[in-house]
Amino acid sequence: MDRIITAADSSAPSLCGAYEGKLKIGAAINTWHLEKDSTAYEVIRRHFNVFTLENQSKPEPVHPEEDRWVFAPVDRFAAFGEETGVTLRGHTLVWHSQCPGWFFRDGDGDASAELLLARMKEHITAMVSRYRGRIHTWDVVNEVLRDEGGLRESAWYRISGKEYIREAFRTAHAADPDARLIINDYNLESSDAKADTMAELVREMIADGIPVHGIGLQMHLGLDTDMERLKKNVRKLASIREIAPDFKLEVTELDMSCYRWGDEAEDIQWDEEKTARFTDKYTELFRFYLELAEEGVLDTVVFWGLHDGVSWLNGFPRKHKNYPLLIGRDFELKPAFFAVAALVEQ
Ligand code: 9MR
Repeated sequence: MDRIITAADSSAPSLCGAYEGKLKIGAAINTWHLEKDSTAYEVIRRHFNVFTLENQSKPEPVHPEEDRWVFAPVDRFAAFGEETGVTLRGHTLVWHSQCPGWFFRDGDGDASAELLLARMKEHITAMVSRYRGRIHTWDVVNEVLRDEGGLRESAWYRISGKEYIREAFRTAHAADPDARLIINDYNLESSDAKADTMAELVREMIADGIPVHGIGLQMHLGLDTDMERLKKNVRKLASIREIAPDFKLEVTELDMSCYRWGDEAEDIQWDEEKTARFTDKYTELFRFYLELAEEGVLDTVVFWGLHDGVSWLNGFPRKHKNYPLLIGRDFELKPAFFAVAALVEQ
């Protein structure tokens, strides 16, 4: 049997090293992965050069009550960025999920649009100015679209209409004029209607001078993702460059589930056929990313998790084992890792 090579092994290629000059390669992490001398930390430093906090910079943990802030984990993350010079992404300022209920309430009733927007602006200004120059990119708004196209009817929308989206970008830009500001969403590659809404929304905002610098494609993919549709929808979003030459796409939460949505009843057994499909799909995907990088529209690809064992997909929608990343539970490097690295190795 072949010797297993782990991500901490010095004989393995460094993924971000291989992609240097083409794409930044990142991972979502939690601050407990930043213990020096741990395998996780070694893997973080060796293979990735851009990072997102998986949960700790969301409004719920950071701002649980109107007058209570919990900055310590994000401060730790920012310090890691300063020590190492890696790029940090802030996730996320405005979201319908993991946002504490107090934002939307006034006494026993709903907050007015004015109150909600004032709270939103205070939150954004506090976060973005505190980490100004240290967190380079912000997912300013997250998942504001409906799966079937159109705007999501969240509490944000119900109370303030669509204005909160524009106001969020203006406020973030005022707090750090050099930060890259992203509108982030899922299924943009698989839902034509969602991609159309996103393209239209962002084109309108850019035309009206709203400082939105790019679209975050979460890319929670599956072994069954339709690659032709993916490419078509991503191209549709990339074409926004026609009206804004510096406009960027980022891949913000990449993983590849072996389950189909709604079809997780049985635990699957991983086998060679799945390894082959997984490897082929990741290879095709990174070939496409490299094309987009060459054209200057994509410069960042972030995986959602450090290795299979810590992926959110093991617990959603129920507890089951999933195998979505290039690095396995024991930090073993999968054939897909080597195939993706080989695309850019001389
Ligand atoms: O990975 C995150 C998981 O640990 C949290 O429980 C979950 C809460 O909603 O959020 C997950 O991250 C999500 C990200 O913030 C936004 N896009 C979808 C991600 C996966 O659900």
